[in-house]
Order: sequence, then C-alpha cells, then structure tokens
Amino acid sequence: MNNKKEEFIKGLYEIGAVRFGKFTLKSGIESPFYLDLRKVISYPKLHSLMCSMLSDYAAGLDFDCVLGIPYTALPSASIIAETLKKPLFMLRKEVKTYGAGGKLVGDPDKKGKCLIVDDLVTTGGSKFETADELTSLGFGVKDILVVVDRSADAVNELSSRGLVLHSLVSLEEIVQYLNKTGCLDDAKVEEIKSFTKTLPEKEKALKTDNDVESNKFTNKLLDVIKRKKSNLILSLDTEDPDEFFDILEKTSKSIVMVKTHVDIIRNFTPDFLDRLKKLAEKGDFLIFEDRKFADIGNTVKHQFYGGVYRIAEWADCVTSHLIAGEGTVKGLFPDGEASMKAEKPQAAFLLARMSSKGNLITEYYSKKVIEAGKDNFSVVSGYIGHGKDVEDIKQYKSLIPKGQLLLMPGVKLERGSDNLGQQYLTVEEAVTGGADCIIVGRGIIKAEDPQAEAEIYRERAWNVFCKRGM
Ligand code: S5P
Repeated sequence: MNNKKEEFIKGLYEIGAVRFGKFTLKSGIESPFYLDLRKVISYPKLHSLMCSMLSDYAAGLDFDCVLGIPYTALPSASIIAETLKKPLFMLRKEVKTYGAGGKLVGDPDKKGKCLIVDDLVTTGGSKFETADELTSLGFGVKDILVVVDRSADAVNELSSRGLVLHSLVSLEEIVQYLNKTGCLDDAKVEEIKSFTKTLPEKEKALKTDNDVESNKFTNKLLDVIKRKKSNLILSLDTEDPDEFFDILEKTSKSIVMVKTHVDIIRNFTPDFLDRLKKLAEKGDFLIFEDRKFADIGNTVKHQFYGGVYRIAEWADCVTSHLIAGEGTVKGLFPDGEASMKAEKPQAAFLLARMSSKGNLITEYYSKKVIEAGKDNFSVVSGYIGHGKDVEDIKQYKSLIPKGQLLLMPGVKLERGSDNLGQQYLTVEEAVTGGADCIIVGRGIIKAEDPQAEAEIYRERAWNVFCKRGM
C-alpha cells in the first residue's frame, strides 16, 4: 500500500468516517462496521488528498466528461473535472417542474463518454440507475470510479452489465491497515471477513422473502417474457387480414403478445380467430384485445362474452377504462378470482394514463384507477401508461403496486408524434422509466422490413430491461 493510501485510511479513521461496532444497515442487516464519507468535505486536507488520488486515478482512464452522483460525490467530481480539464455534469435528484431542460445540469453539447464518480459502492444499484439515465440522455458510459469499494461482488455485478468499477481503496485494505496499526484487533478482523463473505447470501435471502405475488395471468405473461427474452407487444392495427397474418408470421419470434383491435378487421369471419389462435400457439405469444371497455358492468359483460366477436373466448387479456367505476371490471370478470383458476387465466389492463396529446386524464383519475386496480389485483394485471420523460414515468411507476405491470404504447425508436395527437417516447425512455412491456404499432408495421424492425425493438427494450431489473 502506498503512503497516500495509508494516510487517507488513517484520516478516515480519525474523523470517524470508518467505525467498528454494531450498526444496522438500511436493509435491516446488522453490520460490524460503518462507513460514511459524507464528513470528508469538512476536512480540507483529507478532502484534497482524496481528490488528488481520484484525479490521479482518473487520468489513466479514457473519458470525455465527469459526473458525480449526488450529493457526496459532487464536490470531488467537480475537482476532478477542474484538474483534468474535462466538462462536468450533474443529474438533479429532484425533478424540475418548470423552465427548460430536465434533470441534466451542464451543456448537452458537451456530452460524450462519461466517467461516473461516487463515494461508495455497496450493491451497485445506484450506479446502474445513473448509468441507465446517462445512456438514455445520449452519453456513453463505461467507467465508474468510487472512493471505497465496500461491496462483496460489485465489480462482477457491474461488469456483467458492461460497466467497469474502479476504486481507490477496498474495505479489505482499510481493515488490513487498521489491524497493522493496532486500531483493530484480530477477532474483529475475522468478524468483518465472515460478515462480508456471507453478506450476498443474506441480501439474496432478504430479496426472496420480499418476492411479490402476481396473479395467474401476470405469471403466465412473465414466463413468456423470460422464455422469449422479449418485452415487445406488437400492435397490429391493420384492416387487411392478409397483411395482418403476413406481418404476424414474420414477427412472432420477437413478440410476447399481439395487440388486436378486432373490430377494424375487414371481412371478419370466425376463420380469422382460428388462424390467430393457431399462430399464437405455434409462435408462443399471447393475444391482447385492445377493446378499451368503458361502459357499466352489465353492458361490458355482453360486449366481452357475446356479440359477433365473443372476445372472452379467444383473448388472453383486454384493456379497460375505469371511467364508469369498478363495475366495469366486475362485469368483465364476475367471478373475480375464480376466473384465474380457469385453465386459461384472463385479465385486464386498465388505462391509467394515455399517450395522446390533450387527453383528459388527470393525476387524480390516474391514481384512482391504480387504487381500484389494486383492489381487483386477482383480475387486473396492470396498467397502460405513458409519461413526459423518464423521471415522470418513474414517478408514475412508483404508484403501481409490486406484482402489477406497466405496459406502454406511444413508443418508437425516436421521439415524435403523428398528425392525430399520438406522442412517442423512445424505447430507452419507456423501459428506463419503468415500462415492463412496450406496445409498438406503426414503428414496426409500417417499416420496410417489419421482421427486422421488430427484432431491433425487442433487443433494445430487452437490453434496458435487463439492466434495470423488474
Ligand atoms: O394511451 C394509449 C393507449 C393505447 S392502448 N395510446 C395508444 O396509442 N394505445 C394504443 O397503442 C393505440 O390504440 C394503438 O393501437 C397503439 C399505438 O399504435 P402506434 O402505431 O402509434 O404505435
């Protein structure tokens, strides 16, 4: 260990940024040590030593700009940027609701390969989040530089997602040095070693304990998502049945559901449904009728089970508004939970937000829809939603109960709109924000090669989804 490192560890110990005893972590797990670098900025000598070590390390990396994760790393990131003459950026923690720009602070024209700086790494979670946000804003991200690596396995966790973690000191080095200098006895060293060794298992067990329940249809859909490595729902809005099947056959490999508007099909005959069902079975995807029910329960019941289309006989799931109240969902599934016991579970997705410009849905309405959906968890698998940007979607997603899904229409490879009020977010914005599936129509069906295009959407959404996790 070099002198600078030893001096730095000694400094951390002296100011109480490293302590030993019994501490309860955020997860509830009891830890034999405590690390908190927030104090360092109040000790100019120690802070400048830390920043010079960070700048020396960063000088050997390949990057165009620097970003610190708020708040602890902001001063060090600005000193690194200053020392190495690189542009500095910040991402606001809070959302700005007025004026231009979103969360990014800095000149967007200066963006490039960005070095992320932080004080500690514990699980890597906040680093993934920042990396995803920067990627969705058009930055390149590879290197993450932290002061202390106190994790069990963050280097590997991050590298499995294409990120490289660098640290100035590891917990092991801190323990080693303090043991050598008599600040820490051998028994405590052993206790810390065995704690860090068993930590990943403890964290995993905690996660399994908290695993959420979903209804039977959601589980079925999640199985298809995992099996096909896809979060893509194809919205096949064409009136021509030949074109419908031509595109569906070509894209079936890439999708988890096909979303239909069966009432727009020209020359609709029962043959159409036979063909559709057979293709769904062969191609391993589900059928999602976007009927957008909106009437009182009794009428909806007839619309779902009766009439020309007899939707209940072939659709795996449907969309529904909730403007008429919970009665609509009760009309769709009068047996409630019992309908999930059926061999073929069926469920509804409620429209809690819409993608179209000027739609009349308010925040209050949207919240009420989610509350009602929660009360009808056994037959409501989730919600249709949209948002202004990543942050807005994240906030909206946080309202959705665990175990229910967010499906997002109004998605294309680039942002944009059509001339009838449809608004598009990018695939990356949708999934980073929290969409569990994207619904894509014209982006694929109007492409020159829908098969290749569907695969592009699938891959782009899946990559972000894997990085983000459920
Ligand atoms: O808010 C919404 C809800 C839905 S279900 N906005 C939408 O666009 N949809 C549906 O998604 C819409 O009815 C259409 O079938 C699809 C979007 O098609 P695209 O061609 O604009 O991608």
